[in-house]
Amino acid sequence: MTAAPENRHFRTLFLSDIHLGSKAARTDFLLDFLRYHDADTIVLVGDVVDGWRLKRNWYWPQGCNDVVQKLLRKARKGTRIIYIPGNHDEFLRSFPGVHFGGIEVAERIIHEAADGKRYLVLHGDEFDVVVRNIRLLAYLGDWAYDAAIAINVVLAAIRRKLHLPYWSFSAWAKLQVKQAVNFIGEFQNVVAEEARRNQVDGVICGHIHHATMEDIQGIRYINTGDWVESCTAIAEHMDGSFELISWQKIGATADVMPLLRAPDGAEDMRAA
Ligand SMILES: [Mn+2]
Repeated sequence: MTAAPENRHFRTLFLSDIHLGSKAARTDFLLDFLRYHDADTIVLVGDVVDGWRLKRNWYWPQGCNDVVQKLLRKARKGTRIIYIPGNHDEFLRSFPGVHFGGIEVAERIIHEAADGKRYLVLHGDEFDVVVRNIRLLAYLGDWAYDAAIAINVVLAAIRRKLHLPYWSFSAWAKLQVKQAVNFIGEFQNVVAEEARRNQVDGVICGHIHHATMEDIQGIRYINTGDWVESCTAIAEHMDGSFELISWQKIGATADVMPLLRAPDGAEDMRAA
């Protein structure tokens, strides 16, 4: 047994794809993570609450309440919390600029790091349609790319009005076994390109449940991962450098349960 982990305080913490309301959400690991990690600002990068799941089947164990309470308590104690909705919690997209319990809702933000570098922060699902049609759009050019994103946003809004679930591109893509190999890379390229168009230094997103920090043609691409399978967060240090933290444990214990086999209900989560 090692000693209890130290408490760490960061400038910013980025978390996404917690999927509260799904049986696959690892609220136990996340609660423990939040116990030992604090920040001036916490940015929730989408799919924090799994509205699709809850609509079909209400599942809200104590662990979900505990996570919400923990975040609200941090907000009360002075942590700035920004909530960027994803496709699973898109009901919040109707409330940009709204504050609830000290939490601000924003569709996307530009995060200025301590070193002055600027990062576009968004969930990332709006690029699903671009990734799907990547070759066609590359051929058709910029206007088609813009149109595809606009059409995807409109379609999502219509489906929301009709109470249909968001069409999950990544779930579809992962079924196409051979193409799925390229899916992550193509998603990363498209999102990095969006950062370039916004004239920022990098992008911080979630959605595809694949945590990483890498450079893509001069753009810093950072993905926060998820709390369903990998249990990861991105932390910004006081000097503006970033760290990918993996937390698959409770306190000082070793891994409580290997995450090789997904728990019940995880199949849906693979839809990102
Ligand atoms: Mn998503």
